[in-house]
This record gives sequence, C-alpha cells and structure tokens, in this order.
Amino acid sequence: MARHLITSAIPYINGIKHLGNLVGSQLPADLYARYQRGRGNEVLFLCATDEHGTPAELAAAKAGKPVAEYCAEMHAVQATIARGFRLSFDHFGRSSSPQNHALTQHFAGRLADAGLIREVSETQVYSPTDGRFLPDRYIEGTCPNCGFESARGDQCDNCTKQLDPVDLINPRSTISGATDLEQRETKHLYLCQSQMRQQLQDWIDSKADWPILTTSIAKKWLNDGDGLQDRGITRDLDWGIPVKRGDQDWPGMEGKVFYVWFDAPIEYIACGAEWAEAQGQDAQSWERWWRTDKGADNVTYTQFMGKDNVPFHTLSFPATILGSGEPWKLVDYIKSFNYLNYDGGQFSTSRGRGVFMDQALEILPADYWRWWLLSHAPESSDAEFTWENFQTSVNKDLADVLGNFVSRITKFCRSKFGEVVPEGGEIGAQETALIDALTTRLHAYQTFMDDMEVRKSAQELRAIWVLGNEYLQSAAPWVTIKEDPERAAMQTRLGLNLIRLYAVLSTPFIPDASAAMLAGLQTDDADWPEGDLGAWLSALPAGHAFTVPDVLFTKITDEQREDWQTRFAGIRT
Ligand code: B3M
Ligand code: ZN
Repeated sequence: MARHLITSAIPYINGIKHLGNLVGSQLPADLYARYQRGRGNEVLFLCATDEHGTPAELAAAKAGKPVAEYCAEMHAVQATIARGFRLSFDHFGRSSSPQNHALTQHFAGRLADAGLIREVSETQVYSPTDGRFLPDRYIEGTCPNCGFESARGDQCDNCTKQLDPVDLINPRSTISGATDLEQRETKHLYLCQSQMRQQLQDWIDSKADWPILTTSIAKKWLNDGDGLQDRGITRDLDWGIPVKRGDQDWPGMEGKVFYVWFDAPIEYIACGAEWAEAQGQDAQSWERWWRTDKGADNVTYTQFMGKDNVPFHTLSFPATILGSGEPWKLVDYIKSFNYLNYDGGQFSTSRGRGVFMDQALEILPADYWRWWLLSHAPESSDAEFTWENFQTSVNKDLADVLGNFVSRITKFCRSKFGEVVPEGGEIGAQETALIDALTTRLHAYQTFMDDMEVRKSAQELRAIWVLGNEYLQSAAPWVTIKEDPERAAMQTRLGLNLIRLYAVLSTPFIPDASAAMLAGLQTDDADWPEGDLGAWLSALPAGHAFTVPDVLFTKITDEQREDWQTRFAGIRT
C-alpha cells in the first residue's frame, strides 16, 4: 500500500471562493485523494483556511467584527461549503491554530540559528493616533498621477499606477482618518533566500517529471536576478503569529507578526498536527507523514495550486524547509493550474463577478459542478466557463450518457425480470470485445489519474461510459428477449454489473451519483477493479436484489440557463 500526502493551497479567509479558485486547487486535490483511496492506498488529505494578513483584517473591519471572531465564522462557512462540494479533507484546519503558531515560531528560530535571517532597518509610516505602523493598504491619499482622492498606499485604483505611501498627497490612515502620519525607523526580519539559490536550483533541476507550468514559473524566478531576493517575513499588524525565535522573545520585534506567506505553507504541516489532535492521536501519527526520520521517507507528497501560488511553493517554502536543517518532508510533485475565466471576462472576488461556491450549490448539486469543472480544468491553458458549455456538458455527458444508461438497464430489468439480477446465459464474442475495450480504457484512465492529467482522465471516464451505452444499444436486450431470453438475461446482468463499474470508477469525479448507483445496486462492495475485469464484472450474482435509482441527473433547460446567465451577469451583493 502506497502512502500519499496531498495538500490543496489553503484559501484566504476573506470571503467565499469562486469556481475558478475551486478548480485551481481544492477540487483536483480531492479528485486525486479520492482516486488514491479508491486504489486502496493510504491517504492524508489536508486543507485549511489562510487567516492572516491585511486582507483578513480589512474584511473583518468591513464586517464590523473582531478579526478572530470573523475568522472563526468564515472558517465554519468555508468548511460547510467544502462539505457541500464533497471535498474529502481528512482535516480542514486553520492557519491561526496554536499548532501553526508554535511551528512557525519554531521554523523562524531554526532559520535564525542557521544564519538565514537578518534584521533590516526601514522607514515606514507610523500613525500616532492609531498607535501603530500602517501597512501600505491602510494608507489612502490623493494620487500624484491622476488626482484620484482615494488612491491606496500601494496602488491607485483609478489609473492603476503602482505607488509608494510616500508618493500620496495628503495621506491619511484608513483606520482612523488621522493625517498626522510620520516616517519612523523600524526593524524587520528578512529570510536570506539568496544564500540558498544553488540548493533550490539543484532541487528544481531534479524534478524533470514536473509539469512545465510549475517548473517554468520556478525557473523564471530563480534565474530572473530579482526573483530570489531576500524577503521580508515580518509585518506590523495586530493579527498574526507573534514574531518569536522558537519559544523565546525576539528583542526588537515586539508587536510584530510573521508575514502571511511565511506562516501559510507551514500550516500544511501544522494541519497534520491539528488532524492528529482532532483524532485524539499523538505526535507520532502525524510525524510519520511529515518527518522523513519518522516514516515519511516512503510518503509521496503532492501539492495542488493555481499558478500564482507556484513561486511560494517552489522557492520560499522549500527555502524554509531546507533552511531549517531538519528532516521535514519536501513536496514530491506540484500540480499547478492556469486560470478559469467566466463568460467573456475574469472571475473576480473583489467585484463579485462569476459564480461563487455557495451560489453554485444553491442552484445545482455538487456533482454537476464537479464534472464540468474537472472535465474543463485549466491545465494546458486558461479555460472559460460559459453557461452554454456547462448546459451541453451536463446534459450530454451526465444525463444522456451516464444517467440514461443506468436508467435504461435498471428499468428494463425491472420490467422483464423484476428487481433482481437475472439468471442464465453465457457471455459471447460481443461481451468479450466489450470487456477488452473496457480493460484498455481502464488502464488509460488509471495512467491519466496517476499522472494527474485531469481533463484526459475525464475524457477517458466518459469514453468508458460511452462503451456501455454502445453495447446496450447494439446488444439490445429488449429485442433479444423475444427470441433468446437467456441471452437477454446475460446482457442485462452484465449491464447491471457495468453500473457498479461506473460507480466505482466515477467516485473521484461525481461521488454522490456514484453512491446513489451503489445504493441502487444494494451493494457497498466498491473495491477497485484490479486483475481480470471479466471476473470483476460478474461480482453482482444472479438473484442479487436491487432498486431502480432515482434519476441521477436532470437536464438543464434553456430557461434555467438563461435565468442563471442573467442572474450571475451582475455584481454579487
Ligand atoms: N491563500 C492564496 C490563494 O488562496 C493563498 C494560498 C496559500 S497556500 C499556502 O490563492
Ligand atoms: Zn491615479
């Protein structure tokens, strides 16, 4: 039994994610986790909310809530939606957990001991009224370029010019409106990534099998003089992980917290510790996944993420791990994704454009979305969601091909033989040919799934469904039964067994429909077809009772499509 550690990029806490976020990390990670479990492997699948940083503080302020309370609430909201999409995390943690506090401080201490952290003095805007240094986004003023009066310290939203807070005319604090802002000296910690260039280069070079999308981004930043600059890992914020060196105070760093991108990836590990605690297990149970000196040397670790997150996972986080000098598990494979666009433009969280995860579940069950998103995953290039394409794909693939097959064969059986698997007859040449074709496609499906080729896996699965339909169409038990009832019984028995095959193979994509198929067949034997497929396809024996399942997928009508198109064209309120 192989062991797979799987993580999805951890979504920011500030708001509900859109379908583009979902297909770029959590959903394909879930596909892979479910597949590996299906193959009988041991899986630990972790995700969490990313709760620190300015965006979390700002969102909490906007909601009029203390930030800790806001994060706790939003974590619960995101967890509920994740369950709605059937994301099968073993644990959905929080980067604000005590485990992540301790581990982040631990890593900082190790890096400092290794001489990989230096202190840098900077001048920064201080607000005496607010009693704190202000991050760029907490300062507004008039844009020196276009005169827009609410330009932010980092950028003018009107003319898009990148700004430095000192450029702003009449700067003021967005917290209090105070204008008595000062420049003050302050110290920050920098991670000396540049010292680790060679080590990171060698590590990336050893990953010849990684997707081009991943390695090209990593190499661009490695070789692009600026990419591997030393990086500030502390911030002047209230909310975050206090800067400490292990469990010791860090003189000069009082009141500062670690930068969100320093602690967020460490949460992957801390989430393992949270999981163990939630199971009532000791440290050994998570360390065997995360420490190569404690069993993780035989773990395969795969990360899933959107392309914008790749530099942090190929350079910064590995710098933290390697720099610690401790035997933490490094990622073995990074599967990254391009962007999903929405109906002629971009999904946008800030502008509320597109379909958000909660809205999606309000209009259709998870499987409809899972199937479309995964079968159109933005792998080799950006992809686009359109309602027409969604309607076509759901109606054809799910309703016409899979749903129709299940309904036809179960209803036919019920009407001619009753709700039991019929007896009699032996498979012939047509069935042998079908089993051969299925075997070939099954192997292709497994290879694509092993390689995380998401779209190709979906195509292969669909082709497997199609084989069943074609067989049913040409075997035509409703005709056969007139002259050769035994043969019709055999055809029907095989058809019912094919439903079980489809349920098992489709679980990673459409878990609810798969469960409904197995429930209809009144079996919970969902073992993956290993070995002789012909034998596997006779596991539901003659005489086994079943019930005709409810319609698996209802078609999307033109009216529904138009209605949704209009409803989601505007701005989410
Ligand atoms: N929260 C960005 C994102 O959700 C960031 C990922 C962190 S992964 C450690 O895309
Ligand atoms: Zn401007």
